[in-house]
Amino acid sequence: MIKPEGVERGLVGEIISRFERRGFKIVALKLTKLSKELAEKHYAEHRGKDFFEPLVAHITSGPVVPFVVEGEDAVRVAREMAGTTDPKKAAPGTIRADFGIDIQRNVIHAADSPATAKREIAIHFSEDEFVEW
Ligand code: FUP
Repeated sequence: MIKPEGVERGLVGEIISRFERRGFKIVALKLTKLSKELAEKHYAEHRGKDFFEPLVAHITSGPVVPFVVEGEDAVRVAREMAGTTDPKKAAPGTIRADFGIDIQRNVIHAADSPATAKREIAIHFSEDEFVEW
């Protein structure tokens, strides 16, 4: 999911393009603004941490672009493309290293396991938003 600072800074095309070039198949994609409820569900694992409230406030502050890609080892590769959470520590060439501002405004969210991906996809998309091709 491209976070608000990614959309607001005009990075949607750049980021999606990296996934296309890497050979992934986009099967669902939209522009939306998350409700507080959806954002809290999305970040449920962080509930109770000191950064939880600011994190929810941030992700609901503007438009986001959730998208789903298919491909071999997609979760691992997407995480690698995103880079580590803190842009200062992210490997050169990763999305967060190239465009991240700070640990909160790190431009992209990528699920950390196939099980998480499944859970998060169900939060952001309904069945009829997928295209088979
Ligand atoms: P990641 O899986 O790389 O997105 O990282 P986490 O699940 O650990 O964190 C999710 C989000 O919480 C981050 F994208 C930004 C926010 N966060 C903070 O704001 N401060 C922190 O110290 C850790 C995470």
